Amino acid sequence: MDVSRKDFPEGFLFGAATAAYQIEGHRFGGAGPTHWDSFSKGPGTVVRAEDGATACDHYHRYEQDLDLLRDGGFDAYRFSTSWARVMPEGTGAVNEAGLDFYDRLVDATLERGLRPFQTLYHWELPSALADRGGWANRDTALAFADFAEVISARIGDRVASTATINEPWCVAWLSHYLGHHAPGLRDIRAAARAMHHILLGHGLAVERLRGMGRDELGIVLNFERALPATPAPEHAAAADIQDQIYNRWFLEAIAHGRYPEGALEGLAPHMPAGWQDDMALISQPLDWLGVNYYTRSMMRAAPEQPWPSVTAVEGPLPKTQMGWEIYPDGLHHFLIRARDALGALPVYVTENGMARDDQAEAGAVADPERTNFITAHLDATRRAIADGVDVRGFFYWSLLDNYEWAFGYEKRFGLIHVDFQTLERTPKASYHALSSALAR
Ligand code: PNW
Repeated sequence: MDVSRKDFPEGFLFGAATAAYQIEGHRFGGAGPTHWDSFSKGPGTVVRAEDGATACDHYHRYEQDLDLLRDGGFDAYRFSTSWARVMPEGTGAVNEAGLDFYDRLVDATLERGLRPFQTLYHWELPSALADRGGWANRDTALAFADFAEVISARIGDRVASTATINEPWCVAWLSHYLGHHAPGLRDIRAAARAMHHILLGHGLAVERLRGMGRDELGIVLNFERALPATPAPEHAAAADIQDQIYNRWFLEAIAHGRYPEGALEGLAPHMPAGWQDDMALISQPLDWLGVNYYTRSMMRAAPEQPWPSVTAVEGPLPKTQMGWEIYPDGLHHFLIRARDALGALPVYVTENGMARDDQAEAGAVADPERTNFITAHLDATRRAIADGVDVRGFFYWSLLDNYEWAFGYEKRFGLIHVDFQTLERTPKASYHALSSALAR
């Protein structure tokens, strides 16, 4: 890897990221049912109808996994704390075993000299709340602030940073309009409400945590470059509306307390009454922004489809196992946009990574494409820093091969290979390449 720690500012943090439902093993330790447990049973929703019941068994193997982070020379660990593990019904009763687990996890992270970066919501909504309408229901946002308080009362004194929501676009649009993630709806009204309530949940949680004296609060947004498939004006317009829904909706809401005009025009008829009154709460000051970045999309107008009448077509660049084009320039682009929207606010690259059909052979995994992918995206990050963006860290997604949502265990993003039969961990060549770059 021809990039090293020395190419980054003093104190820049290198880490790896995970999420609770994707690694822990949801059947362990008294966690309550979530909408992913039911959604995954289909029909036709998740590859082989797989779920996160066992996943990587991180619930029992977290010390071994944290050892790998420490031994690789990383500085930080980004993880999420499952709402359903802490509050099995989403509201009310607390599962003490769940709080104990996160207590042990945070201590074990700190003992290894790693900074714990917590995410409060990485998608496993308790079924009891999903049954009452999930994020389409305003009450879910209120309940989320209560969960934030309960978990923060236990571990908030020791975490280095807390993100409210991971990827509101996925939570709202991908899940309620495109139907690809739980709850699997294709419903513009539910989508519009979720697009707003997820941000309301963010705002209420930030307000609650500030009230408890917590700091280093942020949100993690995912960005995908939307480009026109051809220069024709209708495709340029398609790319523009895609950009508004995917990239600008959330960024402009938190930065300026407004939604972009074109996206709002389509969603306004379906928005919850009085949404304007929430915008001050949604745009209250934060301590940092997390940027997740993977790829770009080539957009075409699709007039035969309902609003927003767009479709993505295959692009020409080399692709990962997800079929996602490799486009490092997009990361530079969004780091600049984050700065343009939020000024001097510190930014972290909270996720970036690639899936590859990795095989472990004789205790090794050869994944040269992943090493190149990481090098190229670290280089894009470095260019953004040179251009004046205050980027404070970079987290690879993911530490481990894990439950890749609708793709089950088929797509492997890890620096560390997991055999899902034996649960054996094998560090890949990219893990070794990155760790020697961090030692230089
Ligand atoms: C992110 N899309 O998800 C998530 O934060 C992770 O949990 C996930 O494992 C990782 O990226 C890799 O997929 C996304 O369809 C899932 O555009 C889907 C999309 C984007 C991000």
